Amino acid sequence: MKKLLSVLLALAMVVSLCAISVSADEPVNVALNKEVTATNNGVGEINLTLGFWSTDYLTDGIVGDFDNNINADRLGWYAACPVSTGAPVVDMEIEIDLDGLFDITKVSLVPMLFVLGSNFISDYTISVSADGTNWKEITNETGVANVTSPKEYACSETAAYVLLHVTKLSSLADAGSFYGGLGEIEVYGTPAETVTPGETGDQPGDEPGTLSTLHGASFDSFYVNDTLNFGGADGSASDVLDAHERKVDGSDGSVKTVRFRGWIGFEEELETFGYMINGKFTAGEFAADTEPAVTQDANGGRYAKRFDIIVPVADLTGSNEIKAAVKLVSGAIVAIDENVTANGAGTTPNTTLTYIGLAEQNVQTGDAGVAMFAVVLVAAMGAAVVLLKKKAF
Ligand SMILES: [Ca+2]
Repeated sequence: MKKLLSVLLALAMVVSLCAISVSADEPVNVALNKEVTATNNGVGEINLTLGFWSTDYLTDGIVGDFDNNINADRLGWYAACPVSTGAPVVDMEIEIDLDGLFDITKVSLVPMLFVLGSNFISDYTISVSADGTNWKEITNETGVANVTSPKEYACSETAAYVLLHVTKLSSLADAGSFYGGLGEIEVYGTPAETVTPGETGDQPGDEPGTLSTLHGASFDSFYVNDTLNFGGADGSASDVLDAHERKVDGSDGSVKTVRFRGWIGFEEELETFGYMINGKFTAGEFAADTEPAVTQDANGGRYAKRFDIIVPVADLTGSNEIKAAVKLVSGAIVAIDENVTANGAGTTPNTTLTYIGLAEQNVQTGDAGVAMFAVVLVAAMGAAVVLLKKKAF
């Protein structure tokens, strides 16, 4: 029985690995089950909620048929406005938060099966945005009617938000209301590649000039559990991490946070600082007070800001790659790693480190090797600049 179980487990792992390798390349519907926000700026009812309809049904992956089964048919999203206004003119916004940046290839509006698409919205625009503030319109439609198969719009933008702005519902009406609706909004894409400064502007699919280049940066100090792990001049933190093989061992559960302090500036404004754990970006309120010297042209330039990035690591297990990162207003996420150059004082800033988390598996298998690292950085006080490793790119 035990053997059968392990065979099944192995099979399940192979199957799941296959699924991952396929989904990494092919665009998939990244709007599926994502949050939808509906805003009505004009007349009418933006969200009829009889149980057949809901704005949440726009991203539920279901295009239900009408079986008169309330709360189960899940027909889609339905809006209405008064016939007394003379025309189905509205001002309604449907926004989808994709919960991350994606290289979008296509947006698809799927008609409702109910009334066979005769309620398909007439006039609308679709826009996408990386930051929720700056929008790029990908289509502007008027006079659409009787849609029975999905309306598809090609897109080659990197975005985290999709906005459908509806200005006219359909001509379908009863005595009191005009109606308009959709069965589903699908957004196809793949997770956006992260961009490092050395590669800005020449990534496949990037429009020239949409990504900004680095002006200057400095990685000043590094902490474990809020303890400064070395002295030394501002800007020496990279070299000290090098000297400790860029490893922090928290396998005994003693490490709760690691923290990076420094500054960085690009030729465009920063939107937010954050950190990456195994390539996944998490934003946070990590901007710190920035003195005028940092924004001088010889240092970070006019858009430079200080960062004080604290990464919670208490729940991590196994080996993890951690680095500080920044998201620019263009939407580019830039890792503060070996591709970042210094300007003015300081050495090449590189915040990348390997963090060894709770060692459940290591304890069980008796692997004592990991314990030997033993939070070396906590003990490493003083100017421990041993390796002066020059990096060029
Ligand atoms: Ca749906």
